[in-house]
Amino acid sequence: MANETMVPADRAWDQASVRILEKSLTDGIDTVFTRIDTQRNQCGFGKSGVCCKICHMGPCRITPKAPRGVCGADADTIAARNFLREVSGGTSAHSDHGRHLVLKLKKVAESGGGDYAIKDEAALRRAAIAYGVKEEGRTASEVASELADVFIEEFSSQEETLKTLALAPEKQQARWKKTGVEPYGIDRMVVEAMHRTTMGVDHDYRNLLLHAFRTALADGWGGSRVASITSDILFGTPNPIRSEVNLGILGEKTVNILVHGHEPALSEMLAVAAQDPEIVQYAKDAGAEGITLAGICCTANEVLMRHGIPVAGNFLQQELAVVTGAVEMLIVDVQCCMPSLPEVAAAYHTEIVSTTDMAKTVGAKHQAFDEDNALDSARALIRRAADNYKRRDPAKVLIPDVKKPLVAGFSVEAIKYMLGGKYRGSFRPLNDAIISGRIRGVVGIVGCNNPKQKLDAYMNILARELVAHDVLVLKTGCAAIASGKEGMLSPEAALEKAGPGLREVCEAVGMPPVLHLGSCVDNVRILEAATEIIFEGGLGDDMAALPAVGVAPEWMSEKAIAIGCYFVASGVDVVLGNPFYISGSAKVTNFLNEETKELFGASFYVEEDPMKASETIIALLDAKREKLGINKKSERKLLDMKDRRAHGV
Ligand code: SF4
Ligand code: MSK
Repeated sequence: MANETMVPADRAWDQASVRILEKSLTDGIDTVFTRIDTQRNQCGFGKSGVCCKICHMGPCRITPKAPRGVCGADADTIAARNFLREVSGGTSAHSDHGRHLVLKLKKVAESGGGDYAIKDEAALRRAAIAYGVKEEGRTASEVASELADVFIEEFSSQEETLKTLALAPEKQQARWKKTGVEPYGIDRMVVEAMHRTTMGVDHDYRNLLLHAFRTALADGWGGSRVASITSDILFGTPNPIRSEVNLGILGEKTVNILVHGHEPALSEMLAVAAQDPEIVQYAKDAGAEGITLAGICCTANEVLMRHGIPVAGNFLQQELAVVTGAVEMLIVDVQCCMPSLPEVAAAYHTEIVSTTDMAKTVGAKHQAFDEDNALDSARALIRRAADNYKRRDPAKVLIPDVKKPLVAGFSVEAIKYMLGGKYRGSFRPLNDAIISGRIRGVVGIVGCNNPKQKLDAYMNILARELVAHDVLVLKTGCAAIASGKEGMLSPEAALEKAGPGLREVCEAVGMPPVLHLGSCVDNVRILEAATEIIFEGGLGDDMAALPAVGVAPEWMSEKAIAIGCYFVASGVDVVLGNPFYISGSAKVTNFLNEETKELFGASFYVEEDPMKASETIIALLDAKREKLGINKKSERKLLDMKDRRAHGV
């Protein structure tokens, strides 16, 4: 039952969420915010990573009095096995998403793509060059077909290392070779992880953890990278685009349809169908003034980045969106969609529609998305939502008048263009700004919300502090949505919130101090940006040398663990706002927090307070700057008239 003693303002940072959380209590609706209270007394063995149920001699729990499981496994083996299984879960989620897109690219190349097409031929040809696929003198379909084959090999390769690894700086590649963590095919890495962790196989915590990093690399420099590249080819490389965010984007008098999950295939078609005059007329005939298509979580980020479709909210707002009473249909695909949605929706008129055969939810209407007739499938869903508009009960509706404008769409290509223009697009101005000290460093803030923490609070406090200290913040996933709700994704935020150096750079190019780079798989854009900085020169030849840090402040998903591991394996330190479940093994903890420094040049840090995290991050950035010999702010001389004439300004 909903907890009436809960104080909504203590649970959420943004006022829209607070207001709707209050409504959920009045309406007697259980949400993630109340269920966390009924689950407060969580298992200490699970939290410390020393519970094992890998075989049926167990489950076994390690204590000082029972230091070994029935088979003899100790805390180190058990914690490392559990960790590797979590990394494998995260890697498989991102990579299966990537596989789906790659198979679609193959179909499109062979003219079987139905309503899909190659939308960005330049992205296709860039990728072909990067992967050594001949593109000159060949049609887009020929290039796409061969590129898709190369990508499919990334999944199935048995004894060849991933081709995507070659996109990394040479120092990174050499480290991976030396450490023995160069992954073979993505599928093989995940299967091997499951094999190694089954009863009676790999018991050496170091060996297990090295395979965790190897599997994570198959995600970051494999499945996720391929997913991001293929999305750009099929749906377009994002460019800066304006939109709005938070529950206030819902229309009082429009058919409100939310897309939620991760895969862009259906939502891309919904974006097209929602513009179709015949479909808009259908909504009007149902009594509405039009259609509002918006998103939750990373499907939202995908269609925001490419179409400017507004975002209703991030992970912890999915149920709250339904509680507004104003949503006709919530369409889910895969990942991060709560099984509670149909139960919440039962109190209102919202239809929850699942669209993927591999992801069904009891109580949801299942309408498998017919990809061969994608546009018709999307139109049918919108018509169904419009039919449901008549069932909306005005007495149950509350749309908070809270939303913020934002600019999203910062692909690496877009950042290059923004910094240098069409003909001189490059990272040079960014490198120069870092070298001169105007920008202290670059920090990627990524990942989910977690009801154990106040929604968005850590992410927003940290971003505010970093930006004020001249740190350029790159964001993805639900973290990016948090910054949108806070108003930090607008160029104006640079004037009000950025330190003087960052402000100067943002003003010169008209960019926000926090850049939205996309969905969870687009975390690879952050690594791509770091690689571009290295290739541009002047900041070392190793990602571990860069003044760059990754942060997962409010993470909850296995995917975040995989992301954290591929960042660390790529030489980027990672700060976590809440810890991994490994504390029951001092050796596993030491490996992840210390030994990886030697192996990869980076490691994990846990900091549960955002202000302390900001201090830790700034110290890490300054230490890197010191090593590079650039830790002094160079004097900026204002040009007088004589200088200006000399410079031809
Ligand atoms: Fe217990 Fe070992 Fe079986 Fe795990 S694998 S459940 S520790 S007996
Ligand atoms: S959606 S993985 S809650 S970021 Fe990518 Fe958000 Fe985390 Fe899901």
